[in-house]
Order: sequence, then structure tokens, then C-alpha cells
Amino acid sequence: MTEYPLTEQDDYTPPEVWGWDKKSGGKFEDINRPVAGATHDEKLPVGEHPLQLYSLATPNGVKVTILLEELLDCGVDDAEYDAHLININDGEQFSSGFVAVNPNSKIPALMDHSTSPPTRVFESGAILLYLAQRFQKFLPVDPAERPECLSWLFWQVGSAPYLGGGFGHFYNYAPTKMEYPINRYAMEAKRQLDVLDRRLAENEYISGDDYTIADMAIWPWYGRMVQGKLYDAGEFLQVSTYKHLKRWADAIDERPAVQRGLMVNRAWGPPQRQLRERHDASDFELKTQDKIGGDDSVE
Ligand SMILES: N[C@@H](CCC(=O)N[C@@H](CS)C(=O)NCC(=O)O)C(=O)O
Repeated sequence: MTEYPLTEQDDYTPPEVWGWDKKSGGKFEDINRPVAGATHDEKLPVGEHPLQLYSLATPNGVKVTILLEELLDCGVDDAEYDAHLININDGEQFSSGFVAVNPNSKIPALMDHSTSPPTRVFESGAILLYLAQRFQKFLPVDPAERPECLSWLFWQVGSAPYLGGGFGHFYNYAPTKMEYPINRYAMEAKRQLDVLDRRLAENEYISGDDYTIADMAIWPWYGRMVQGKLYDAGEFLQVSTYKHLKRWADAIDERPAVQRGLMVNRAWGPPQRQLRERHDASDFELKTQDKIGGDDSVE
């Protein structure tokens, strides 16, 4: 192994006390803040259905729209929902209305108006679990099987920040390419991909024989990564070596509910794949961006 060379960029001496006195650079410099709470007063819209989702079609956002569309495909009519677009680049996650649903100011966030008072749920993993429990689908009932599903669900929630906030941030979004963090997170990203590849060598789905919320949580991150659709890093991480993970990712990609879930609250890419707001199942046919035209993309 070669000795790691210190570049000028790495040679930073932190001050005694960190201060928010200069822009960090990079894609999120205008929205990141060191404090929580609302920046402005604004109510959230509320549609007709009991389930109101406030989201954006990022990997964390599509976990939930995939589950909702899967539930509807299973005939669970009570899973009909309104999905409102939250433009995180414009700071809409910092409105007083959004902060009341998610004090952590991150999409996705859900309100369930079928309860009295309405129930708020934030954190994508908690939303998946809430909906799976409420509709008794995509979560094993057998006490011997449920822990495996929950273990992988929580594995995703704990692991993906290394893939996104770590690898993706430094490989894709940071203002300069720095060897130390890219190395550190590429190593961890590859280790995680191998964890999944080994699991899927012996199981059709993440949790075993059945497709569950664990697959829906993991696919938008690791499935998209192994398909070369995340951070343009397929070659860099040599994702084609994870053959079992690729087999699983391609199978899930073919599911109609997954394809619809990817479109909801999407405000970039081909206009026919963008359903920025979803209020009815017919919206996929009638309200995509190519049909209604309108604003520029979120990115
Ligand atoms: N652990 C959270 C992460 C959610 C998250 O990071 N959301 C991002 C988009 S993918 C967000 O809303 N970012 C806005 C911000 O950081 O201000 C979850 O799984 O729901």
C-alpha cells in the first residue's frame, strides 16, 4: 500500500470553535444550515385522501411512493394518496407546515388523516413500517421471519448515509475531488454492495422468499447503484461484479408499481416520467409534465 500523500487541500487546521461564516461550496451550500426549525410560515396543502405525502423523488422519497403504488396494485384501496412536491432546493422543507410534520426538515413526510387526531410519520423507514403494519402487507407476520425483514430495513437506514452523504457527496457533489474521503467511502460503499450481493446469492429477495419493505428501502439506493444509475459511479465502483444484486435490482425495476413510484414527485428528467403532484391513479396518464407543461425542473 502506498503512503497517503497530504495535499494542500487536506491540510486544514480547525479553529477552536466552528463558525458558520463562509459557504461550504458544493451542491447543497444554499440549503444546509447548522440549526433546525422553520424559516418561514407556510401551511402545507391537504388533498382529499387520508394519506398525505410530502416528498420528492429522491431515493428516500421513492421508497414510500413505491410502497403506496404496490399496495394499490394489491387492491388496498385505502392506500390511495395525495403526493405533494417539496422542492428541497428552494427550502420548502423549512416551512412551518413541513416542520410540524417532520421536525428534521427532510423528505419524505407523511400525514395520516384517517386517525383522530391525524398521525404524523417522518423518516422513510418509519413510514414504510407504519404503512406495512397498517395495511398488513409486505412485512412478514411470522415471528421467525419478521426480524430478518426489520433487520435489513434498519440496515438500510443506517447504511445509506455512507453511500449518499459519504460516497455520493464526495464523489459527486463536493466542490473539489478529495482523495481521502472518496477512498474512505468508496471502500465502505463496496463493502455494503458485497453484503447485499452475498445475501442475494442465497435469497431471491432481501428478507428471504418474499418481496417486502426491506427490498423497497434498499432498491432505490443499492439497486440503482448497481444498475449504474446513481452518482454516475458504475465504472468507478465496478458495480457489474455484484451479479446477484444486479439480478435482484433488474427484477424489481420491472415491477409496474416501482415504475410508477419513480415518477411521483419527480421534477427532473424526461417530462413523460415526471408526475410532480399525484392526487389520483389517473394522473399517471393525464398529468405528467409532457401533458401539462409548466415549470423548470428542480435540479
Ligand atoms: N433518514 C432520512 C433521510 C431523508 C433525507 O435525507 N432527505 C433528503 C432528500 S433525499 C432531504 O430532504 N434533504 C433536504 C435537506 O437536507 O435540507 C429518511 O430516510 O427519511
